[in-house]
This record gives sequence, C-alpha cells and structure tokens, in this order.
Amino acid sequence: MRTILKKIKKSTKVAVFGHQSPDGDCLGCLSAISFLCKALNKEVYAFIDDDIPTRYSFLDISFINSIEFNKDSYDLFISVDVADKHQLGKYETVFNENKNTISIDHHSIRDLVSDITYVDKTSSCSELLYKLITISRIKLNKSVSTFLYMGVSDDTGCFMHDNTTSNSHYVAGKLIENGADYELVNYNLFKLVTKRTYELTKKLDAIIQERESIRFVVVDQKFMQDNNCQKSDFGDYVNTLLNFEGTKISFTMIEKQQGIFSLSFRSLKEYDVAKVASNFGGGGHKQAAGGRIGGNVKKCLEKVLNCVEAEIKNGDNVNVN
Ligand SMILES: [Mn+2]
Repeated sequence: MRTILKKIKKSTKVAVFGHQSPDGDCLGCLSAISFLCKALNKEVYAFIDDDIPTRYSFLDISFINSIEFNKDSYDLFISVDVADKHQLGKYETVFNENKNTISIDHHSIRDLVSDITYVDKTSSCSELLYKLITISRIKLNKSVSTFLYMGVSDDTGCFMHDNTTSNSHYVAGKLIENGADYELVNYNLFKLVTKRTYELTKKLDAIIQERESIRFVVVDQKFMQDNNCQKSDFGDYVNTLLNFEGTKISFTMIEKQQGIFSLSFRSLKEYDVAKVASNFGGGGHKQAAGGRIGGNVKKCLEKVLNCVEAEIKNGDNVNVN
C-alpha cells in the first residue's frame, strides 16, 4: 500500500477505472481513490465503460465518465474492484499497453495484470480503500465515508452474506464515525421499492422458471423493449429468486444485445457460483457472481443449467462427506 501511495505521489494526472455493471463497491472505491488522488494534489478522472444503474443515483455519481477519455494525457492508471480484464470493456487495452498501472482488488479469481497488484480477500474492495486512505493519514470526509460504507454494505448484502467479517463491521463503524450516512445507503439499497421495480417484479414473477433446486428467469430483447427497461433495472431480482424456499442457486439471464446474455448468479453458502461464472468469462464471489454468454438462447440456457447443476451436485457431495 505504501508503494501504491508513492506511485500516486509521483504521478501528475491519474485515470481510475471500475468494472462494467458497476455495483456499490465499485462506485465506493472510485469515489475513494479519486478523493485520495485529489487530496494528494493530483488531477484525477474516473471511468466505467457502462451506464451507472439508477439504483445508485441517490449519491452524486457525476464524477464518473465526466469527460472523454484520452489515454495520452495520463501518467497513471488505477483499477479498483476489477477482477476480470474484460470487465474494463473498452479500457482493457489501457492495462495491456501501459506500464504505469495499479490494480486494487478483493476477488479470488483474477486475470487482470498490472504493474502493481494489491489483492486481499476482504468482503469488499472498499475495505481496502479505507485501509489505503488510513495509511495515507488523509482525513476522510462525510461524502466519501458514505460512498465507502455503500461499498461494504452492498458487497455484504447489508452484512447478511456469509462473506461478512468482523473487518467489514469494523470498517463500517469507522466510516460511521467519519459521518457515513448509513440510513440513506441502506434505505436506498435494501428497503426502497420504486414503482418501476414493483411493476417489473410483477412481470418477472410471471416468467420464473424452475429446475429442481434452481430458480431463474430468462429475459430477451423483446421483453426489454416491451417493458422499456435496461439490464441495470434487474439489479436485485436475482437475490429475490434465491430467497424462494428450496432454492440452492438462482440466476438471471438477460439479453443485453442481440444474442449476448449477461448472467448473474446467487447461491446458498454450500455452493460456489464464482466457479460457475468462471465458465462464462466472469467471476465474482462464492455467493454472488456474474458472467456472459452468446448464441442461441436455448443452447445458452442449457449450457448454464448444466454448469449450475454440476455445482449443486458438487456442493451436495462435499456436504455429505
Ligand atoms: Mn466488490
């Protein structure tokens, strides 16, 4: 972490990157790393090759994608919460072509290579950013504390997923001491049901499919157009699916572009969906992961179901033995 701080101090203009399908942790980390660079008198801009889900618009996210990216004007590139290089989208080449790269992350399965890589398997990457700022001795403000709190809370499912540790609670406590508005975050992420979500949920409930202990929905482009929605509107639905009694693994398969499906998985603690997602160019955490698959919808679905079934078998065997 001291090496990372040194490297930032030596730079003049920094570009920071998060992953596609950004979540609260990714946004929390981007806010924190931008704050740190600014506090060290660096010019800094944040980029994600994707739209930011409206779910997070209760915080000021206007600092992300605020200008056009021009690679020649930066001398340091930092990724946060990015495990798979493809999750950088069009910015993937930046990490292939440049030497001055740093990657800070908390995922176990990774393929993003950087000049400096800091990986610690904490429950959220925001906990690592909290540590980095603490080491820098820069005082956190209320806004960044709220962002980082959102990161910890979102990645731990409001401290309910089994990746939650004493460190997640410790960091959350420290962030609250620094003014983090935990009520605002937890209300917006875990309580609020927008009219739009309510209407969409009713329609999704009508197309739930089951295969033994797997519960899933497949959404095609027609559904997206008919209901005027985008992928990010489905945010939490995969969790809802897992909450049905008897479900071991849930997933959503959403046609993002013609013939390209984005996958989101959730599992009970006996099953590892990061492993399932690694078959589909993705990754994540044991209980929450994502990936993508392209081709004919029926064939794609069969492939996904086969992998999920294999993991359930695997988990069941481990638990019996
Ligand atoms: Mn994360």
